[in-house]
Amino acid sequence: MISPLLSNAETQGTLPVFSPIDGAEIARAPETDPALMPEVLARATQAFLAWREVPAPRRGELVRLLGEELRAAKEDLGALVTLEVGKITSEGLGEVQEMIDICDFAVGLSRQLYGLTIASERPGHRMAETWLPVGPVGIITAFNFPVAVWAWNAALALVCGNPVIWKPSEKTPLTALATQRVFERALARFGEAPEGLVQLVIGGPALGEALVASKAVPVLSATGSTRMGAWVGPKVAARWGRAILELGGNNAMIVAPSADLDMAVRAIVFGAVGTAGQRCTSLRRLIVHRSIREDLVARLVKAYASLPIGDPRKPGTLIGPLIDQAARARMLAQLERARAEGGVVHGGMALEGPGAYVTPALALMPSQTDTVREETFAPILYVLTYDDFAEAIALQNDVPQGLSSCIFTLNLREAETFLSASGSDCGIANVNIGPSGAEIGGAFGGEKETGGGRESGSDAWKAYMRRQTSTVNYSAKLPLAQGVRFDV
Ligand code: UN1
Repeated sequence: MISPLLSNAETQGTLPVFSPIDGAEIARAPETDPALMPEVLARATQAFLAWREVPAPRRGELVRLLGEELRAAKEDLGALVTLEVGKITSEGLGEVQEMIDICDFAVGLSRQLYGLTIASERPGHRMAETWLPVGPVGIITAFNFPVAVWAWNAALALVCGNPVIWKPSEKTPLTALATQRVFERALARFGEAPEGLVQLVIGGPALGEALVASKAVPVLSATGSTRMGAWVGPKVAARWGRAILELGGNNAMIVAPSADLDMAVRAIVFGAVGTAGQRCTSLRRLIVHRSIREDLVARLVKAYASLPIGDPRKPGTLIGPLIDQAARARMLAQLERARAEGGVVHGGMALEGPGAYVTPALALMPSQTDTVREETFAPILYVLTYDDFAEAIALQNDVPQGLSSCIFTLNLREAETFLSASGSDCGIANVNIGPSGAEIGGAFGGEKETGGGRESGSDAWKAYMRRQTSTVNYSAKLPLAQGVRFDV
């Protein structure tokens, strides 16, 4: 048995599923026939008509139960994330914790979803702004956070009054099926909920295309490559839908002369090699002041040499496999390009045996070359050098992506400048913390080719609702705004 969360039928379908731990096929997931998508969409539309009438705090109760069921299933679901994605045990569990956290957040939100009252210029009038359910939300997720990103979207969408349709990565159908199972447990305890409130479709791009194309899906949240987003964004816009895009990152850390280097080294190693460099937020570029570069690079080379690489289930392992051989081939090819551009590469070797294991790479670059400006989903850390602070910020911002960023400094002027209008241009900017591993309470997402979407905490929920402005006249007169006279 692969997981207590999966039935036999869920592992004996047609879509082959491989574990990156050894590259072996572990199951065949059932696939959704694209011809069935009109039915899926119609069910979601029907479910919306009922769910939008359920009071938000009651909708929150379903999400509260989901959080409870996730707590009960945490070990099993975390282990399945490890099996299907190759994350180390603690990161697999951490991903489920992230789901639980967003459920808690959404439950609180279900008694808020605050609107506004606004001062009216007309006597005897009241203006208000109300947030209302918007309709079915399509969720397209990537392999690297196969369940947490669904939870960010689903927990918010549900309390906001919307059904969801989820298309997970073809590489991670099992964790999706298991999550759906956990959700069904919550649903059974909840009682009355419309059929089709939370649907899962498994298979290839045709399913995602149906979500992207359909007017029945007013909000489409997509996480993945910039290439995918460049296709999805315009298609959704062309049918007047709203896309929430969370695409590539090329996240940097500036290390200033005053930085606490012991802390910086730990943050760099987790940021660059944690999750085998396969987070959107992974640290990919180090922008180091010339005066400390030699020292820092020496420390990193030493730290990298002792990192335990291998079976992610084994206690003590810090670096598991890449998702597949193709990912490893891309990493090695990028390192070749970096060398051709004058880079000096430490590590970055393929390890023998089954599974796409690598030693993480440090690439000392002469400048921010084309290769550095691309996102490679692998543990490659490019090291760049700066002399003055303005140059460091310019390098940080001079890439097409704008997700996450950070600075290590004890200098207040540098830290605050980094966070100011003339500092980092990213959606996430941290001080004395690495770029990855964000908490759910903040809005998550970024600018430029990262797509501009925001998910998770803060007021990201507003993207899952429609805003209504209303003016109520409780007077016996009918004055017009702006002093316009129209006497009839
Ligand atoms: C992603 O890689 O798509 O901030 C999400 C982080 C995690 C989420 C990453 N909380 O690294």
